Amino acid sequence: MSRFRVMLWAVSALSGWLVVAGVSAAAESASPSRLNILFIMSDDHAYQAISAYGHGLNQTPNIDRLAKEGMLFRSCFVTNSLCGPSRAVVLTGKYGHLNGFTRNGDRFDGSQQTVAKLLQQAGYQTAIIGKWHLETDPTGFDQWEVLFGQGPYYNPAMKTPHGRVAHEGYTTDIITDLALEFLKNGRDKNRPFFLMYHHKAPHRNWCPGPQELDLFKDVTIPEPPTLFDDYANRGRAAHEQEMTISRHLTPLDLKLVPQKEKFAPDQAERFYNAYAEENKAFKEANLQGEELVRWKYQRYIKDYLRCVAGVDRNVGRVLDYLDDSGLAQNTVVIYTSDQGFYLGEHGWFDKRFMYEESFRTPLLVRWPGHVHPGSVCEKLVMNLDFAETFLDIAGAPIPDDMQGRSLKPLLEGRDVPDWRTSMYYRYYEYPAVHMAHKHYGVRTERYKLIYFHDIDEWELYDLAKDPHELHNVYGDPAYAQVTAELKAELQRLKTLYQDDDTIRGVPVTAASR
Ligand code: SGN
Ligand code: CA
Repeated sequence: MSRFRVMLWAVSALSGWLVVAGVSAAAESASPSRLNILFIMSDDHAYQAISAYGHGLNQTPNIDRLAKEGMLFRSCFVTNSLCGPSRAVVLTGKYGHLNGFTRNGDRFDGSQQTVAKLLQQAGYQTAIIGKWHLETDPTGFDQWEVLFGQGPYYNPAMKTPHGRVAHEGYTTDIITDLALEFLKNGRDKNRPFFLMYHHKAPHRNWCPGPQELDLFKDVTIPEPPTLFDDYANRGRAAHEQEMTISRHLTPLDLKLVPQKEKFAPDQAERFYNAYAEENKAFKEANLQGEELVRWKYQRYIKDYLRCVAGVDRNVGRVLDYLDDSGLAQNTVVIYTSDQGFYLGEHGWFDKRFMYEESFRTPLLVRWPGHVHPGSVCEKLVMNLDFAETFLDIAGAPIPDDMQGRSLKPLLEGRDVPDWRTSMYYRYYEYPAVHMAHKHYGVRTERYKLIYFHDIDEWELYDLAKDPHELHNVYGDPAYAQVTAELKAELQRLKTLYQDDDTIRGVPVTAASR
């Protein structure tokens, strides 16, 4: 080869390589299939207890990073405010009456279509670590390590495809250690990952970790305005529930008696010492009436917020690792909870009801280069939309039988004129712990109509005038027109979502399910 020819060859080879390299680099950065998805879900984490939502109860600087660097959804709701049912909806993109899981204790049919399986088919490495609570073993995950049922706060045993693994330490830390281990060493670097990183905290009975036990010691947490709600103007459901701070928190919940946790001796000493002085003063004070409720509220909310602080600290560890490893740029991070929670509103703890605090759930999403940092979305979105969103982000097709809608256009700040303006809700678990009556209903931007069908009672709230839902205006002639419209909308949604009062074809009868 002449020198000239060699030069030409070298130039063309180089430019060819550059073209190939250029194309593949462009394809890689443009290809949505290369994006990793990190889905962080805590258990019972109320939006009121995330400082980005502005309720002033606590500080969650790490979770707040997702709002600062991404989008905060102000109106995210669940289809059924309960753990197992919510998780089944996230996996399937379908209401409980179609995925078959409507109440805790049901067994999830793992043979059905799930987002994990679909992402696997799209070339993703899939993993779930932490709370699962669906009774049957996970399917569609390349790797899994989950708590047995609710799992404890300390020294959890976990279930894996290879059997039971014992861990020592605080569960929130351990679930994070395992998630980090997956990110560092468990990952197949040739495939994008879908990791479901699920905390047990801050679920009842709110046992803080060693690092958070002394938080909030000398402060008084603000009380919600409805702590002493007397349920006047409300029906039987609000009167008959068993989730009040005044009567239903137990000595175990309040850390007044030895805990069920299997503490190591040093953990036990640290734990009980943290409460000893206050418990002594409490016993001497012999509080009664409202004073007693106030004391219980402080004990409850402080333990709850301590558990949240543990979650936040651990979310920080994961976000730091994404930064340090360079994964942050190519990873969509989602933070949510399986449902909302009452932090003393209406005098309650727990969830289940279609009233705002438990119907809503937090949602924060960071997606570098796609989601405008610091953006806020007010649209009515649901956990029903999550599976569709993951698939859309991954560039995988969304099956027609999924019932939600991808949030991708909202995340990208696009105007979606035909976005939903009403939502359908249905709760099944009665009689059961906390005795929240069965109900279904519709919520629009302004109104909420609830039908407690087993006791044949309707409730209607005008959220613009009554954001705390203290005045049931059902039957008020001024709302006759609105009521008629909402009833029609409720029926439309029931039909749309194929709820024919069966669960996968088996009738839901008033007395049994
Ligand atoms: C346990 C709790 C309840 C809680 C359910 C469901 N009691 O039974 O307070 O409502 O779980 O929670 S406890 O004393 O055992 O903690 S869920 O988040 O799993 O749906
Ligand atoms: Ca829960």
